[in-house]
Amino acid sequence: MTAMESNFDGLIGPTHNYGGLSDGNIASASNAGLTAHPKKAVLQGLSKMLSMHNQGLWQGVLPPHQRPFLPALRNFGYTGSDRHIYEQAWKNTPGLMKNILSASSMWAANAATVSPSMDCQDGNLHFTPANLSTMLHRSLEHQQTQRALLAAFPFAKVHSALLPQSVFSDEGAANHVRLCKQRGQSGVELFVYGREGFEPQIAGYPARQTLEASHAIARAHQLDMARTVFARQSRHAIDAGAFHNDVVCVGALKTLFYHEYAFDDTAQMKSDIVRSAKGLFDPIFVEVPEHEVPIKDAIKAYLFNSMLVQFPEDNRLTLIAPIETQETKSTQLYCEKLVAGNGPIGAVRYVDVRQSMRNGGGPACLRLRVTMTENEWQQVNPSMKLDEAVYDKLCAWANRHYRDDLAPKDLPDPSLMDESFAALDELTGILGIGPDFYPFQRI
Ligand code: SUG
Repeated sequence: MTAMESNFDGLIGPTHNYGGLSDGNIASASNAGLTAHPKKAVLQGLSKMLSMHNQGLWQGVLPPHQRPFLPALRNFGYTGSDRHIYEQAWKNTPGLMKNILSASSMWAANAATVSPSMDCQDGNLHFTPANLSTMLHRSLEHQQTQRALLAAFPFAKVHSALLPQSVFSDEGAANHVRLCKQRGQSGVELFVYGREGFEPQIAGYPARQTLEASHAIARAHQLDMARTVFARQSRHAIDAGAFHNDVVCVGALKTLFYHEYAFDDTAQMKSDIVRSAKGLFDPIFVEVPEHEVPIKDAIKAYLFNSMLVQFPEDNRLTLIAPIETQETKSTQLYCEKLVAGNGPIGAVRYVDVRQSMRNGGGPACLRLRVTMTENEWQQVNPSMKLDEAVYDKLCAWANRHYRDDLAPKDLPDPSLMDESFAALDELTGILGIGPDFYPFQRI
């Protein structure tokens, strides 16, 4: 069966800003209050998408969410016209407003957990939108995500998010890796969690994924438990700033590439994967030792938040890394060594997604991987597939609507809301997602 891994990237929204909203995400905290550049941000994201398409990969686009998210403000007791609500909420609850304006749906790796049809016992492609219940600004995403996934993949099983509660905290594909021999064959799904839902929460940075959430998704997706592995993140990694496992680990095909300190029990994780892959393939583990790349550098440079892809004519994998990885000595040297060797990763390419990186979102955060058969890909909403023509349309749209600069002092101006809604309204036409996609279009 011909199958390929596609990348669906979150289009960066017009309210992209640095809100300092994510405890445990070092970039988000240290860049809080900087002036953001929304137009530059969206164009950086689009350029990454186009380069993947140009290299022969299947590329798709997920729409940004409605921001400001007025339904939440109405839920929190604000009434009146949109403009009135916006102004009142800024006056009374400015801290809340930063959450309501966050463009965080750009990080599509947190949109959902995806299990391709080859892994699911009912033969369907399954998605579970992540409830993202740990962070207020991210907890506003799952309903619009579900709508977007239904629009993109009308043939798939798109579940509702798990109940948004601490025991079932779920952050989606950022804590999930699929390994396989060939895309069209069944594989091993690795779920990585930071805590058990019923154990008392401990001091330190929040662990955003629970074992209970991972179990629930594996059940809902009808995975074969003999081919499913659950591994715990190390506390050390979380406290060093690995708020998602994909900050210290990435995998593709037979290869798992990770930092020495990523997992609580690395030996167990490896033996569980080897056992689950038995009869299918021999996994390859590429472990980066602390003495070569200190975890602090790995997190600053986002070495592991790279996309690990196989381009059509290649035998080896390519790491699509952020330019920050090239600018950090230890990670740059490590990458040189990696490609000089004869391991599974044969090339490293650097991309500029700095606007997103300043909020802790690297190349891998910006995309949701969806492995599909050729037949499934044919059924994807054609307007949500990125090719040169869609790329050109989206660039022209962004150039028309997005601001060059967005500083904290600009956020309370209600014209930002008007501009954002005008942009999103037009976007629904470009992406073919219907004239009632956004809540503001439905009243
Ligand atoms: O959830 N940053 C995101 C970054 C998500 C990265 N995704 C993956 N690792 N897959 C987060 O912490 C910061 C927003 C702000 O501070 O304005 C933020 O939400």
